[in-house]
Amino acid sequence: MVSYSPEWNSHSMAKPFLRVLSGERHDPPPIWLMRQAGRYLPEYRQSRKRAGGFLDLCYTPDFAVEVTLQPIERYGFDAAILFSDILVVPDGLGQDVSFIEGTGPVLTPVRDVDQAGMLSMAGFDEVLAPVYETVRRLARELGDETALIGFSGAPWTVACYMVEGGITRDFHAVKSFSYGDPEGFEKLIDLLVEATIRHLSAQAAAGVDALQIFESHAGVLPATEFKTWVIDPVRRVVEGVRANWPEIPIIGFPRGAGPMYPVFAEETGLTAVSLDVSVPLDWAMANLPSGMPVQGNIDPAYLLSGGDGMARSVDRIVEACRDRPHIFNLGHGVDKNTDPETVAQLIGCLRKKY
Ligand code: 1CP
Repeated sequence: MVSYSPEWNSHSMAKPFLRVLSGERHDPPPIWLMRQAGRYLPEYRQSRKRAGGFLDLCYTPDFAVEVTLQPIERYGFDAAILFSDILVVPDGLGQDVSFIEGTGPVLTPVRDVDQAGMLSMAGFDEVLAPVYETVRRLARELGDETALIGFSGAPWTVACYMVEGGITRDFHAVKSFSYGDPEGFEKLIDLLVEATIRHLSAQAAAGVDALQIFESHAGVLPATEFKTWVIDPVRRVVEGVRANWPEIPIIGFPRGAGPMYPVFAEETGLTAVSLDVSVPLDWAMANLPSGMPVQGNIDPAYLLSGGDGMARSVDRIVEACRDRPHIFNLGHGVDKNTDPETVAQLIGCLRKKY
C-alpha cells in the first residue's frame, strides 16, 4: 500500500475524507456518493436544460461548477466530485462522442488498430482545458472541510465505450478486438494510459485533493485478461500520476472484480478501493491489504426503498468496516429515480449514530 506524508498539505489534511485516505479512522465515516450530482436532483435538471447538451455542461466551467456544488449545498457531503464524464478522454483524443437523451453515450466506434491509429493527443489539452478551469474554480470555492475529487475512467473501461460505440450488454466488439489482435489493442490501451496520466495529472495541478479511477467494466473479463487489461494499465496510470504527484491519494473502483479485488488492490499501488454492492464485507476485511482504506458499499437501490431496510444496511456496513479507515459510499451510482429526501435520510442514518 502506498502511504503519504500528512505534511504534504496541512490545510487539506483537516478534511475528514483525506484523513481517512491517509490511513486514519474517522467517526462518523466521511460520506460522498457516486453520481451525487445528476438527474435525481431537480436543480441539476434545471442546469442541464439551461446548458443545452451534456458535453456543454461538462465543458462550461460556470455550469460544471454549479452542478458539482449542488449536492454539497443540499447535503453537506464530505467530498465533492468534479462534474465531468469518463468519455471526455476519447473526445479529447479526437473520437466523435455525443450523449443522446434516453440512449446514453454514442461514439463512432474504433474497431481495429487502423481506426485506433486515427486518434491522437494533438488536441487533448485544448479540448480538456475547460475541465481544469472548473477544477481551479472549485478548489477556490470549497470550504476547509470539503475535499475535491478528480477522476477518470480506467483504460479498459474507456476502451469498452470506444470500441463498442456506447453502452453494451455483451462486450463482444471490444473482446473481439482485444482477443483477436492483442498487439493492436495494446496500442489503444497505451494511448489511453498516456491520456489518463495526463488528464489526472492536470486535475492534480489544478487543485483536486484526491483522484478516483472508475473501472466500471472490470467484471467482464476472465482472470488472465483481467491481469493484462485491468491490473497492468491501472498500475501504469498510478505510477505515471505518482511520478508527477507522489503524494496524491488515488482510489480505484474495479466494479464486478469479485475475487480479483485483493490482487487488484495489491498490484496497482492504489491508496484505497471502492467496493461494489456484491462484495461481502467480512471477506473484504479479511482479504484486502491490512490498513488499506475502503469506500462503500450500500446498494443504491436502498435509496429507492428507504426506511428501516436502508437504516439496517447502513448499520451493517459501518459495523463491518469498524476496524479499517472507511469512507461511506454506495456500491454504484445514485439512480435517477431516487427521491432526494431519501438521500437526506441516508446521511441522517449515518450521522445520528455519533
Ligand atoms: O444529464 C445526463 O444525461 C445525466 C447522465 C450522466 C451524468 C450525471 C452521464 C452520462 N454522466 C454523468 C456525470 C458523471 N459520470 C460523473 C460526475 C457526477 C457525479 O458523480 O456526481 C461521473 C464521476 C461519471 C462517471 C462515468 N460516466 C462512469 C463511471 C461510473 C459508473 O457509473 O460506473 C461511466 C461508466 C460513465 C459513462 C456514462 N456517462 C453517462 C452515461 C449514461 C454513461 C453510460 C453508463 C452505462 O454504461 O450504463
